[in-house]
Amino acid sequence: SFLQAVLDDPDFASGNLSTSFIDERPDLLRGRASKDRGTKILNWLADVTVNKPNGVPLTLLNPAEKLPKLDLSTPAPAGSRQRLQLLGPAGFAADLRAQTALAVTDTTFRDAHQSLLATRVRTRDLVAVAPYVARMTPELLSVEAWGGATYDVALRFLGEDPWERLASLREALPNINLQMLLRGRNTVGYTPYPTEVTDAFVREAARTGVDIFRIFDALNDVSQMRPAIDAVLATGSSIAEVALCYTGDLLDPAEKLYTLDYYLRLAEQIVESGAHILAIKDMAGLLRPAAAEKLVTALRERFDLPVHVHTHDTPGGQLATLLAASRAGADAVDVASAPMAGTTSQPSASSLVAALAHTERDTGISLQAVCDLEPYWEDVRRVYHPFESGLRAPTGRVYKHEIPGGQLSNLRTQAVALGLADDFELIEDMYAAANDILGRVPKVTPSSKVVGDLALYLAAVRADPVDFAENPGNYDVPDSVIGFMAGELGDLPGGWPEPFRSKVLAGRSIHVGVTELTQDERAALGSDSITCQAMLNQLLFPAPTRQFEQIRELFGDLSVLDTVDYLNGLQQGIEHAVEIDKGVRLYVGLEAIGEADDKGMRTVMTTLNGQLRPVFVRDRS
Ligand code: 3PY
Ligand code: ZN
Repeated sequence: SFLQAVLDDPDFASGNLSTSFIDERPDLLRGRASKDRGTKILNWLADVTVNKPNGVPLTLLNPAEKLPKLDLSTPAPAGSRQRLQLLGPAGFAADLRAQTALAVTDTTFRDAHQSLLATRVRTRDLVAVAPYVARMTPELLSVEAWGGATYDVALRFLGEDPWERLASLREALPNINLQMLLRGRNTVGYTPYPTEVTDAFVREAARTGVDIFRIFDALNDVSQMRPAIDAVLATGSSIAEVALCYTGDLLDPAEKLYTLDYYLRLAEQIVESGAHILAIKDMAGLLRPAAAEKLVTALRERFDLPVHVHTHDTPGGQLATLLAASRAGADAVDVASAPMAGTTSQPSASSLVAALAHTERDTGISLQAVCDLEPYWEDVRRVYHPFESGLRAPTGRVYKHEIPGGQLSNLRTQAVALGLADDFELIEDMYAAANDILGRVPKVTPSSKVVGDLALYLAAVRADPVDFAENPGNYDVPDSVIGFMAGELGDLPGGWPEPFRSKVLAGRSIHVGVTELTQDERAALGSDSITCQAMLNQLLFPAPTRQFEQIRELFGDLSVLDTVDYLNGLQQGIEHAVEIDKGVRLYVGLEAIGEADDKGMRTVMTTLNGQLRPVFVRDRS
């Protein structure tokens, strides 16, 4: 033990001690640190072994075995990031607009797993494949790898610091632009924050590795995006890609709100804001090919900005939309690696690359390379299958309910929790009804959450939506709906739904507006990176940040665990190898699990490097 090693040391034994006793013997401390880390990791493994979700079949899959055979000692070729550094953001955007090849963003690292696997893919599994992406598909415009829900989920569920993920991916992808999704004033949260938070967040994200910020506002209010846009412009080196959120069907003659004219007026404000790239953000997959053609054509006729199209494949066949957009002159589109594509995720990269190969708009990306990356992602998806939503196929019902891809998978999981697993159509119908009641807003985080909260409530109490709309006072209206009607997220594009809004707000006095920062908080945001990042975690997600700190304290840095072990824990008859440090390996086994005592504690008898080690674990089932 550490103590024994100290006692046995000749200097210690002879009393020849100085304050540098430990400093001169770093191996002693390292030994102890490794030992602590080993114990902590063992605690995690024993805990998951007892408390893993029911029905998780153990699997010995190791996706890393499916990584392409490639020599990583050769440096990654220059790519979009070097072009950005050379040309600057405005020059880069002009170049993008001038090129004939269709530019491609790979969303596998963010939106794809957010929309298919509840954002659960760990940094370890992303970083493992990143150097291959850097070398095999260096033609990519960008890799979307951060923002959206990744920040929250890292802290809340994964025991990971989102900033560490960004820094590691930056290192692993030195040649391709890293892109993030920024929710305007809500940054990566669900409510608006003071401008100082947005400023510090953008500055720190740019410094740590984000090159392209895709900014949106759920209510398409450009004034709400202004602080974020200005913060990105102030970096001088990052790209402000500003999105219009697409909803409805602009070709429908009955559509009076979300018309071509509406989007063009919105785009005009976006262009005036100083954006470098204009994005069409179709979060539910509602943008049909002919509508895409019309919208992209009109945007490119009127403005000089490159147009970047994002869609979700929920109704199936959204590749047709990307191709129509491409024919109309779209400059860039989003796709995901095939095993992580389709349904609520983006269309597949291989289908897009193949569709355009040997045409004028050939992406320049190797179809072979894209295909060679697929087996890895296929196995990653299998490892994370406990987080699948169960949506097995496309659905045309999305044209009616308009649920965004990321939320559709999420709501299905929530439906199971509400006992409505076999009645999901009820939730879909209630979502459509809630959308009408709340004024037909664009539905994307956080407005989509408000509509979803109302849908779940209406479904849970089996309310008649017509009666609810007429008499909200007779119901327990969800808090988020009250806040939304009070203007917490801003004004609605189509105006307020009256008299519903007045009825909901009657007799309530609601304060809307951001909570000002304290002097200390402000000082921390202006301090060094480490202090600033910690303060941002704290301000944006106080409870998940505490959870993250607790996990780190109890279990140490879990990134050393393979995901199979991380999720499933130990299995009898199998020796689990864990490399906790370069060259420091632990071999962990499971002997037996004891009965729970009257306090719910079980003894998990493990072996650590061949020695028996009992671990006491609370059974939380
Ligand atoms: C997010 O805000 O996380 C989204 O993916 C919106 O589409
Ligand atoms: Zn999306």
